[in-house]
This record gives sequence, structure tokens and C-alpha cells, in this order.
Amino acid sequence: MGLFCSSTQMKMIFCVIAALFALTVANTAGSDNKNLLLRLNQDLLRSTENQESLPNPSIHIALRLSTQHNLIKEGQYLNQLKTKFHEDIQSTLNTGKPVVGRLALYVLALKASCHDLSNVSLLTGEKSEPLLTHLKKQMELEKEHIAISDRPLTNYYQYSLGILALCVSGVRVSSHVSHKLTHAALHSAFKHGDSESVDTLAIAGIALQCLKEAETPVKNKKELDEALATIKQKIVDSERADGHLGNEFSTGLAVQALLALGNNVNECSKFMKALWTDVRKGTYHNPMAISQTLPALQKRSYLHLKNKECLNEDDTLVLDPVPVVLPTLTNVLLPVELEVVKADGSSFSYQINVPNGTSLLETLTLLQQQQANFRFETEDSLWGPFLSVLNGEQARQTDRRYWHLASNGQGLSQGIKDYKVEAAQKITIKNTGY
Ligand code: B12
Ligand SMILES: *[C@@H]1O[C@H](CO)[C@@H](O)[C@H](O)[C@H]1NC(C)=O
Ligand SMILES: *[C@@H]1O[C@H](CO)[C@@H](O)[C@H](O)[C@H]1NC(C)=O
Repeated sequence: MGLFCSSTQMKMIFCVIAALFALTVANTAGSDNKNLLLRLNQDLLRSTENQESLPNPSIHIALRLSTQHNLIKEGQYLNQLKTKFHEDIQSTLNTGKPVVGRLALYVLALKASCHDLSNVSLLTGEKSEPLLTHLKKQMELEKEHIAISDRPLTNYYQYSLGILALCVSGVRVSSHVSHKLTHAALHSAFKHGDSESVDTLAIAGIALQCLKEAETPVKNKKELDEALATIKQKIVDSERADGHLGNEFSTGLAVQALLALGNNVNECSKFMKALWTDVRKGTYHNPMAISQTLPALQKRSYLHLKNKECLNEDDTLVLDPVPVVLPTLTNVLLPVELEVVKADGSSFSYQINVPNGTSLLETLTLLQQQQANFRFETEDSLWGPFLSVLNGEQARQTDRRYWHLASNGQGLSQGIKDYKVEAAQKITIKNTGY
């Protein structure tokens, strides 16, 4: 009896110790994540102070979906969007280029600040029309293009953003427009390079879920439900061995979609752990990447914009002065072989040595200075510089071509400015059709 008793006591003591230990570990993990989240939120807010690039509506959306705010800075950024970004969309519309993705993100950014959309108009030619009218028209053009050539003018990612923005603003989406998206989802039409685009599945999922919950229900409910089920399954199936859904840069959007589709996302799930590991490693430094991940880390999705009320908001987010990081001077020079493969299959090879940590953009710039027969050009995008012209040859999106980037045969998961050379390697840049 005594033995039994003491053994129970022992067990109890052990249990208490174990529980205390577990609590401490959980607590440190919790406060650790809290600090990581704060830093990421601050990084995103700091990026709005960069006056060189066009204000980015995706950044504003993420700041507004966050739990912590800096209301003055957010207000200033909104004003920049309403002037600079507004004008940029207007001039793109005037050149007749498709802009549905940017238009949609702009609408979502205004919604994120509870801005009245009815009085925001865009001036094209001599005519001024409401923003949402423009978005509806652009979606019609996209839909016509799908009907004729089986693909949108832009891509299904932007087409989905368009539906989401209309839906979140309470505008009825025509069943023809939504049918084109459910059809594409059911026929695996979301591609990024050679593989299925998890990012696109995610935005399409959030957009279709918004339609499902809308006041005026869609005509073909059965097809909508099927598409949603397919999308969810594909997102779940995209899980890699390391827990990412797709890759590092699609996991945030994929988590947003799972949340929007009503899934209970557990902080201990493999993909949430993968996200936190990325945050800790500093994977998300590109503001666009932060903007797509930050909502997911706080269990929010773009669907939250629908019922957003901007009342009694927190105003505690402040920027600490950034610690001065001295550039680590390395003398290690790394040999890089650069191969350019043009559309006709002809290829050109170049050799260059660059210090460890040099970005691909800097590498190309150095090469251009050293070799008269190497030339390149870039175009700005929300993700940063997009490589558009090499040695006079343009890989144009209008021709459904782009310069594909690879290192030792492996496609890069980042663009030229973010990718850093940290080992000797062969970079291949190939004019590729999609
Ligand atoms: C569609 C798409 C493409 C299409 C765009 C053309 C088209 N009409 O469909 C194509 C096939 C050309 C493409 C190419 C690449 N892409 Co891409 N793309 C996307 C996708 C799914 C949607 C982009 C979009 O339309 N955004 C909406 C509009 C409103 O924003 P935007 O800035 O105006 O859009 C333009 C730019 O985003 C640009 N673009 C597309 N991809 C990339 C990648 C980089 C690094 C840059 C700077 C620009 C850029 O094309 C868009 C249309 O004009 C995103 C997914 C995502 N999460 O954002 C991935 C995504 C942006 N792409 C990615 C990558 C890695 C690439 C490539 C570097 C792949 C490679 N190994 O070559 C190349 C770019 C190479 C280069 N020349 O600089 C990553 C970027 C991650 C990162 N941290 O940088 C993303 C996030 C996908 C992912 N999860 O991995 N892409
Ligand atoms: C639109 O209305 C909001 C208030 O809802 C106001 O703050 C803003 O200045 C108006 N914008 C324009 C372009 O008239
Ligand atoms: C380059 O630097 C990175 C990070 O600083 C390091 O991990 C890597 O080993 C270095 N590469 C070489 C070849 O020295």
C-alpha cells in the first residue's frame, strides 16, 4: 500500500514536473513566435517608407489585416495608393494593357481601410467611371478571352483576384464569369511553369468561397461545391516532405485558403511549423512575400475583408530604429557560369567570379560591365525586377513567353534581386513558352 502510494506520488510529482516543463517550452515557443510576428509586421511597415518603388496594395492589405497597427503610417500609405498607384492603373488602362490583378488588389486595399468605393473613379480617355465598373468590364474582357482561347488575358491568379474583389465589395459576379473559374479549377488549368500553381489554387479557393457565402447565391451550386472540394484536396496534396504547401512562397496563401474554406488550422500542423521556420530563417524579406504570409500567421485570410469594420483599432505598432548591419566582407570569390538559351535554341555562355552573397541582379550587372556582348533589361513588378530582355531578345508575356531562371538545372524559387549566389554554380536563363 505504502509503495503504491509513494509510486503514485512519484508519478504525480513527475507529472507536475513534466507539465511545468511542457508549459515553459510552449510558453517560450509562443512568445518566440510573438516576437517573430512583431518583427515581420515591423519589416512590412518599414517597407512602406521606401519612396523609390510604387506603393503596393498587397502590403496595405496585409498591414490592415494585422492585429497590431500604426494608424498614421497606414493612412499615409493609403493616400499614396490613392494617388500614385491610382495614376499607374489609369495609365495602364489607357494603353489598353490588361490590369485586372492590380485593379483587384487596389479595390481590396481600399476595402481593407473601410474606404467608400462608390466615390472612387478612374479616368480613361475623357470618361470617368467608378472603379468597380472598370473591374467588372475588365473581368468581362478576361472572360471573353477564356471563351475564345481557353485562357485569360492575364492569368487565373489575377482572374481569381478579380472575382474576390468584386465579391468582397458586394458586387454580384455573373455566373458566366464564375463558371469559367470553376471549370478551370476542375480541369487543372492553374499552371506556374511546369507545375500546378498552389498560389492560384489558393486565391481561386478564397474567391469561390466568397461566392458561396454571398447573399445572392450562385446559379450552379453543385459545380461550385465540386470546385471547392477539388481545390481543397489539391492544396492538401501539395504538402512537401518539409511541410510546405507548394513552396515557401505559396504556403501562406495556401493556409489562408484552408482557413477561408473553414478548416481549423492548428498551430502545430506541419505547414504552420514550416511557415514559422521560414520566418525564423528570414526567408520572407521581400515585402510582397511578407504581405502574402503575414495574414496566415495570424489566422486571417483575404475573406476577412468582406465584413471588415475599422472600429476601435489597436494603434501600438511602432518602428524601432534598425540596427546597423555592417556588410559582411567576404573575399571568397565564386565562379558562376551563365548560360543564355534563346528562343531559337541557340545558346551563349559567360563566366564571371562574384563575391559570396552577390545577388543574381548584381551578377548580371557586373557581367554587363565586363562583356560588351551581354545586355539585359528588367521590368518593375510588385515582386521586384522581372527579367524581360536578354541580348536584345524579349520574352514577352503577350506572347506567353518568359525568361526562366535555373541554377544547376533546378528552377529558382526567387527572382533576380532576391536570389543570392552562395556557391559555385551554373545559372541557366532560358526563353520558355507557357
Ligand atoms: C503567373 C505567375 C508567373 C507568370 C506571369 C505571367 C502571366 N501572365 O501569367 C510567369 C510564368 C511569367 C512567371 C515567371 C516566374 N515566376 Co511567377 N508567379 C506567377 C503568380 C502565380 C501570379 C503573379 C501575378 O499575376 N500577380 C498579380 C499581379 C497583380 O501582380 P504583378 O506584380 O503585377 O504581377 C506580375 C509579376 O508578379 C510578374 N511575376 C510573375 N512571377 C514573378 C516572379 C518574380 C520573382 C518577379 C520579380 C515577378 C514575377 O508577372 C506578373 C504578371 O505580369 C505568382 C504567385 C504569387 N504568389 O504572387 C508567382 C510567383 C510570383 N512567381 C515566382 C517565381 C519564382 C517565378 C520565376 C522566378 C520562376 C523561374 N524559376 O524562372 C519566374 C520569373 C523569372 C523572371 N524572368 O524574372 C514566385 C516568386 C517567389 C519569390 N520569392 O520571388 C511566385 C510567388 C510563385 C511561388 N510560390 O513560387 N510567374
Ligand atoms: C470618398 O469618400 C470618403 C469618405 O467615405 C472620403 O474620405 C474621400 O475623400 C472621398 N474620395 C473622393 C475621391 O471623393
Ligand atoms: C557563402 O556564405 C554563406 C552564408 O554566409 C555560407 O553558408 C556559405 O558556406 C558560403 N559559401 C562559400 C562557398 O564559402
